[in-house]
Amino acid sequence: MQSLGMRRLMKLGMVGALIVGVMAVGLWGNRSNRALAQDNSQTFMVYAGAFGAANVEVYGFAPSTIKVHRGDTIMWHIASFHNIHIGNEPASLITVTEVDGTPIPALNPAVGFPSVQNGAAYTGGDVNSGLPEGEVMTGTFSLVMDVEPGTYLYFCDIHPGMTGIIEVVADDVEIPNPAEAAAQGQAEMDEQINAAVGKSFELAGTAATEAVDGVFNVTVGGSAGRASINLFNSALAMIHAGESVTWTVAADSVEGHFVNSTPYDPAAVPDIVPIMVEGQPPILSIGPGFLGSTPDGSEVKAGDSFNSPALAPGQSYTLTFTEPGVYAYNCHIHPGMTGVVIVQPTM
Ligand SMILES: [Cu+2]
Repeated sequence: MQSLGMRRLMKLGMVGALIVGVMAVGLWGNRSNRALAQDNSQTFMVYAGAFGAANVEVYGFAPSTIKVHRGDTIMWHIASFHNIHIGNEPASLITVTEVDGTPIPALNPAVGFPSVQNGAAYTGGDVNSGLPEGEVMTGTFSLVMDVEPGTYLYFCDIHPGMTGIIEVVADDVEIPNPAEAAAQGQAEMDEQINAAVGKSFELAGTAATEAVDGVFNVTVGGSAGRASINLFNSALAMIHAGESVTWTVAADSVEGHFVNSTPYDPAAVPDIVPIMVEGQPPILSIGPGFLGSTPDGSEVKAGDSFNSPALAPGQSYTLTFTEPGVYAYNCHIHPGMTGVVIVQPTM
């Protein structure tokens, strides 16, 4: 015969089990609600730039329009050197700042320094990821889109015309899932890369093979859509001492270029020279890497280094080579963009 105490214990035990059960259901319920909320918010990947064959690089976002619901995350997959700036219009990359009364061209601090952290919530207004550290960055930058439904523009301030659209739609509007959106982005990138690779062959086919009237003409870059062909055509210029090479950036190029003797020493010709100002972030003044250290029309002798200023689409740059030798060069902002001038003795 069971004692009263035992029965009590059993009863208590059952009640206890019931309580634990209710708690478990409650917890499970809570957890499933939370899981549901998490499942509803998704992360969408957007390409910020991409590399292709034949030294093609796309300065664009893909998919160019990304649709999300409020609470979703956009993760930009950043290839190369880009920033993410949500706002009404792009910020200028370079501004003129006065230092002790002297105007100094400097990197716009609104672009140089972040106003929003990676992974933060975007709640509206103008925000900027700032510049990636180092010359080339491969990484991600994410924002949680915590805003009302609407259309939000964003830009890379470094590459004019590199623009994307975020459409935040109402919760009950169906949108492509992250895998479909990523596939769309990949397709948009592939289309531009393929067009540019095709055009690259055309450019190679029309490249000069010899100097005419003492000048060897080299076409620098070229584009298809937002895809830039980061090549010199021809990459080999054979001339005689006393002749010149004229580099001309293709008028349709979406990107500017440089002509830099190799090896390029970024410490000797830096793009940015920080100027320290007490109690303020440093002024990121534009350095000789960007402004050039060898004026257009200069003469170059064996062993000389030479660095053009930034050459915008349509701009030309000429050097005259007075001595025989092999003069290797590159564009210091575009990895793999290389060329060589071979100067033979005068006939
Ligand atoms: Cu270049």
